[in-house]
Order: sequence, then structure tokens, then C-alpha cells
Amino acid sequence: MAAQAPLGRTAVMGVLNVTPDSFSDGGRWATTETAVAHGRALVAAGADLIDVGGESTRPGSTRPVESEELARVVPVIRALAEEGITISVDTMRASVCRAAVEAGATIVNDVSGGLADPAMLDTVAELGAGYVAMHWRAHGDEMQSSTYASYDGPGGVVGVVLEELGVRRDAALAAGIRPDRLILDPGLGFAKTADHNWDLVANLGRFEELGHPILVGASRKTFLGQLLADDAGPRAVDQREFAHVSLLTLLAERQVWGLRVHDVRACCDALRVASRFAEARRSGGGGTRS
Ligand code: PMM
Repeated sequence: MAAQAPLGRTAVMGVLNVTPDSFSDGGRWATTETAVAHGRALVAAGADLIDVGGESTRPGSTRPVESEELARVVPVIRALAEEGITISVDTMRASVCRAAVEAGATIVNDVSGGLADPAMLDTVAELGAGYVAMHWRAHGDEMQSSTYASYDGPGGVVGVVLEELGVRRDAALAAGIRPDRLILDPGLGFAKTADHNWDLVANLGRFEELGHPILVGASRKTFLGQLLADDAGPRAVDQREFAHVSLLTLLAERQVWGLRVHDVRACCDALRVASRFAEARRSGGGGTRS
């Protein structure tokens, strides 16, 4: 699937974190064998592509060295790509991006939008890969500090993220990344408080102004855990799926290019409901039966 192959519906990107410490699924798919098996399972559940990452970006995380990141992702990408599965690589490093594309990845998902590694944009352009540029301000060890997670400019968080993502779009295009290969992502949870995330999802349609398809990653994120908190604290990471699916159903009308999700089956079900609902509404009450 090319970056913008017209599926006629929202693409489902299954998350495959080959890490010991990702906040959502850290350690569960940390060996090549378990990761490849999980990648296959995500495809069987309906994923259109698999996002393979070897670096946890959780708040407070420290970065793996480059050789460790390469050893985590390359064999998994090679094995899944050989089976014809479309792969994106979730990396901020140009060297990992190159090795991943050589191993069969066709999309580079860079949560830093080219800010973490000055060689990234040129490398993606040279390789001709698809590119997801996410809104980002700092690495995981400091991104939730008030220095980074504050948006005082015009238009509040939506205005500032639009502006900063527009700058990353311009940098990607200037580096030679093809416009039809560029996807943008508002970066939920990255240098953002819960209120920031809600403002962004409620105004997702504004991101169409940037002129590129939009990817959104809300799955299992802290703002959902905080919404569902009780006396014991935020809802546990693996108990947020109903809230996530509800949010996806609300977002489905926005026609986003893709959703980055852990529970692929639940997400696909939600998209099918939203699509059938929209079809029935278009038919105006006298429509088809199934
Ligand atoms: N979120 C995470 C990691 N990679 N990539 C994109 N494009 N968008 C996201 O929102 C995003 C991402 C963190 O979530 P995880 O730890 O569950 O993978």
C-alpha cells in the first residue's frame, strides 16, 4: 500500500512495539518470534499495515542506542515484509529508517517530524519512502514538562500545533519528499496535557487545512486513562479500549487517512459500524437492507 493508496476508507495501522518498555504493550513482543507472530495476528484481525517500532516514546523514557534499535526492528520488518505485509517503521533515526526500508518497510513514521535527526528528511526523500511527520517538541524524558507541554500562541493548542506541523510539512517537502507520500499527525500525548489532546481531537477537521492525509494515534493513551480515573487513579492501560473505540466512532466522520491502534479488531469493528451508519444516513431512510 503506497502512502496514499486510496482504500476508500480509513486505514488501520496496527502497533507492534518491539520494546521492553513501551507504555502500552512494553515487553510483550520483545523477541523477533513473538513480534512476528503478533504482526501476523494484527493483519489477520484486519490491519492494513503494521507499524514496527524499537524505541519507546513513553513520557520519561530513555532512548535505546542505535544498534539496539536496529537489532529489534530489522529482523521483524524483514520477516513480515517478506510475507507481503505493508510495514511502516516507527523511528526517529535516519540510520534505522534506511535499514528498515532496505528490509522492506515502505513508510517511515517519525514521531519527531524530522526534528530528532537532521539527516532524516533527506534520507526519506532519497529512499522515496512514504513519511509520517508527527507534531513533536522533545524526547520522552522531558516532553511533559511545562516548558514543552504549553501552548500560549494564537489559537491555543490547535493553532500552535497547526502552525508547527505546517513548518514540518514545509521542511519535508523542501527536502524532496513527494507531496503524495506525506502524512501528518497531530501527535496526541506528545508534549500535550489531557485538555490539549481533547482540543486537538475535537478540532481534527482543521488539520485538513495542511493539505495532507492525517494519521491519529489515540489508542491506550494517558488522556483516556485520566478521563476514566477513579479513586485508584487513572484507568489501567489495558482497560481503555471501550473509551478508545467510542472516540474512534466520533472521529470516523472526519475521514482521517489512518488510525494507529493496538486493538485492531475493535477498531475495524468501529469503523464498519461508522461506515454502515453513514451509508444508511445518506440513503435518507429508504435505503438498502442487509
Ligand atoms: N504514538 C506513539 C508512538 N508512535 N506514531 C504516530 N505517528 N502517532 C502517534 O500518536 C504515536 C506514534 C506512542 O504510543 P505507543 O507507546 O502505544 O506506541
